[in-house]
Order: sequence, then structure tokens, then C-alpha cells
Amino acid sequence: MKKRIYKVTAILFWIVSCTSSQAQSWEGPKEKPNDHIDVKFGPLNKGKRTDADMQRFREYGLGQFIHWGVYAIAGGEWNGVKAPTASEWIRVWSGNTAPPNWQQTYDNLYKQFNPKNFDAKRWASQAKQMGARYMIITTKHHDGFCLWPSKYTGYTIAQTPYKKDIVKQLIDAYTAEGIDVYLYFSIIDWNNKDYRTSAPKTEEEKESYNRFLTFTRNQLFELMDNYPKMKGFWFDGTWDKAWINAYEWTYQLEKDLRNAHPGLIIGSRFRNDEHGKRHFDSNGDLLGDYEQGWERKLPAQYEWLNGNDWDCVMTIPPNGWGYIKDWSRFYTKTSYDLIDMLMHSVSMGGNFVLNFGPDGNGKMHTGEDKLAKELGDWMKLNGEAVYGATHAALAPSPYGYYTQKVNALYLTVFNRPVNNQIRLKIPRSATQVPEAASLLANKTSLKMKFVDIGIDLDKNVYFDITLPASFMSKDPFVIKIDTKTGKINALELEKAHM
Ligand code: H79
Repeated sequence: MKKRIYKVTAILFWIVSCTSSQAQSWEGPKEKPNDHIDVKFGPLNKGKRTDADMQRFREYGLGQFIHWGVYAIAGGEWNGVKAPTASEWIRVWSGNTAPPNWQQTYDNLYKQFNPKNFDAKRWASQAKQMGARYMIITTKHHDGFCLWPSKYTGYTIAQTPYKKDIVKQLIDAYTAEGIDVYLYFSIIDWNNKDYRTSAPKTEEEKESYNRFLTFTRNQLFELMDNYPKMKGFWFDGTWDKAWINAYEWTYQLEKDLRNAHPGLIIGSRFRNDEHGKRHFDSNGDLLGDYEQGWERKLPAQYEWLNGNDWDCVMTIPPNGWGYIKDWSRFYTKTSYDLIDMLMHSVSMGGNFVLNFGPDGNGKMHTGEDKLAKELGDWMKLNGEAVYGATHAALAPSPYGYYTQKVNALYLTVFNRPVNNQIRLKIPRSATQVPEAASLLANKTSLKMKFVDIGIDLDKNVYFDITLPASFMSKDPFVIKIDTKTGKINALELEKAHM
């Protein structure tokens, strides 16, 4: 009897979760509105940026996110009791599992922040080994704690026993490794009494919120002034009504930030138009330089992206970006999962950014160390298929993901066919002709031949690449196909018995 009840509940749950997931807008393409409407506070510039800074962003392929703040001291739990919130949200822990006076305890944690194992160079060298080309550091998360000595609040690293500027150390160490640094900045600030979620109504509320806006602006300029090597901002927490209503002010701020820091890169999660549309304005035009809505999710189809630049930011545990002491209670992604997500992203023209949540002493989780090493080992052999590679205009492959450069096509194989024949399906109209195939990791050349599979009126041609039966791989592997600019001439190929 008990069993049956369980079954009914499971089915109900399945129905409920299906319905709710359909309601989420990220589950499908973003439809462009039919009617063009007047938008005054839309994108500052329409169309894709072509400057060197943006081109560099496009070519990163792999990035590292770091969530670090006083929440790292807690690690997702307190006195052995696990918090039900995401680890970096632990301050809002409430209900009967929450420790007594929890918020007060949390707001005093900074007095203990003294990461004696922190070594910015060690993190930077690990990121380099992993193959990351950019890093995003949480300068300030929703709790308002600043990892840099901001002069606009007392709630900063300068007030902790550690005292030293963490943002500066990270920018210097990562930049020295050739890794670009971006600054995560949450608009939400639970530590500032002028911060609010709802739109201000009374004169007093308006004055207070204006003070908050000025404070935010001051902090952003402070960050750019202090750290001129920073490449851009990764904004968060911009969904509240108060911020949405300040569209005129945020529009001007974006202009001013860009003027003050030429080349600055800002994603679509910074501001909205005057109709409250976020990420894309009311006409469906992207706000900012790249689409920043792919947080713990990936597009199923390339067409959903409308050709925009984008990044996917991903946690290793299911959710939780700050340090989580105990990983044993949930599934944590494997390097296989991460390579899959990385290649999925790059094959659709995006960057993949993997999150790390170091502990309160400044050490990465041992699980993160292991994954960084595994991913790095893979990247050393196969990075050529990632860096500077982009979407290939081919039908998705059943074997894995295509990425492309000017004279090469790469296929990262996850599903090896049982007959060891990898079939490429290339449109007759293609402007790149396959010439030769090899295994990227060890340069072994592979037999490739044109095959006429005889489908009437077919708009494609086919090439079969033979994988040697003796070749074994427990990891996904990359086939590099050298290509030559030109038109495919099926008749000629047939004659040549290629
Ligand atoms: O820093 C990590 C998270 O702590 C932070 N973003 C990543 C990078 C984050 N904050 N909140 N969230 C993630 C999820 C918030 C979701 C919601 Fe909403 C905010 C639900 C309702 C308000 C987003 C905005 C979905 C609807 C509106």
C-alpha cells in the first residue's frame, strides 16, 4: 500500500515539474516581437561588436567563475546542520532549521574572515593549468560584503583580520598568467539600508533609493579606477522593481561606464528598457554585449541564440556557488559532464564558465582540484577545438559536437558508432571541403573517404572516417578535419575514389 502511494506521488510530481518547466522562458527560442515599438532606452549600439576586446571574449572558450565571500566560512551548513539555501545565500536561512539569531551571526562572520591559505598565484596557476582564458570574481555578492577595500562602506575586506585587498591580488595574479579578469557585481545589497526591492513611492523612499543608486555607481567607478586591468562586469541581481524602474539612470550609467573604460564588456543582465524588458529590449534586441541568461542551463538549439554572443555559467554541485563543505549529499558533475557542456557551449558560439567556491581559508574544494586537473589534462590535448573555435553551419552530429575554424572542422566524439565509421554529412553548397582527418590528441591520421549513399535528390554529400578498432579512449576525443576553401564537387570526388 505504501509503495502505491509513493508511485502516485511520483507521477504527480512528474506532471507538475513538466508543466512548470514549460512555463520557463529559457526552454525555447526567444521570439522576436511582431510589431516594432518605440524604445528610447534600448541597446546603446545595435549589432555585434567587432573590436579586439570583444573578439578576444569570443575566443576564450573556457572560463572560471569564483564565488568567494564570508559565506565561505559557513560552507552551506552551521554546527553540522545543512542550510536549505544555496550556499552563497545562507544569510537568508530561516525557519525551524535555522540557528538562533542566524542573521546576526552571519553579519558578524567577517570578523573571522582570515584566509590564511589564500594564495592568488596558486589559484591563477590552477586556472591556467585547467585552460581557463578568463575569470570572473565576485567582488560583492547579495550580502554586500566587498572583497576590495571600498571607501563607500565599512563592510569590506579592510575590516576583517585579513585586511589585504583580494580583488587586487587576483587581478594581478591572473593577468600575469594571461587570464583576463571580469568583476561579478551584485546590485542587491542586503547590507545597505538604502537598498530596496520594490519601487520607491514616497519622497523619502525616493531619496533613499537615489542614495543607493549613487552608492552603486560610486562602487562601480571605484572598481574601474582601482583595477584598470579589469575587462568587464558580470552583473547580477538586477531583477527587482526598484532597479527596473531606474531605466533612465541605468542607461546613462552604462554610457558613462563604457566611456570611462574603453573596450569594457557588459552582458545582458545589467539593465532593462523603459517597458521593463530585461536581457532583450521590447523589440527583441540584445541589451549589452552578450547574452547573460544562460545560468545553469544550455540552449538546446543553436537557432535559439539568434547569432548572439553568450556565456554559460555552471556549478559543479546541482546548485550552490559558494563553498559547500559536504559534497556527499548530491550528484556532482564529472569531468565528462563538464567536457560535454563545454563543447555544447563552444559548438553554439558561447563560452563555458565553470564555478569554483573556495573555503574560508582560501583553499579550493578537493573535488574542484580534481576536476580542474582532469579538465586541464583534456584541454592540453584538445584545446585547439575550443580556443577561437566557433559554431559550424552543419546539421548537429549524432556523434558529438562540431566546432570550426577557418581551415578546420573539429568533431568532439562522445558517441562512438559501433561500426567505427564516423559519417560527416556536408551540404553540397558548403564552402569548405574536407581534405584529411586525424585524431587531434596524437595527430594519427585517419582514413577518410567520400561515400555516395545514393539518396535521391540529396542536398548533402558524405564522408566516412574510419576509427581504428585498436584505438580506445575513455574520454571524449576530437577528430580534426582539415578543410579547404572551395566548392564540393561530388562528381569529381566520385571519380577520384577519394
Ligand atoms: O551568484 C549566483 C547566484 O547566487 C545568483 N547568480 C549566480 C551566478 C543568483 N541569485 N539569484 N539567483 C541566482 C536565482 C534567482 C532567481 C530569482 Fe528571479 C530571482 C527568482 C525570482 C527572483 C530570476 C529573476 C528569475 C526570475 C526573476
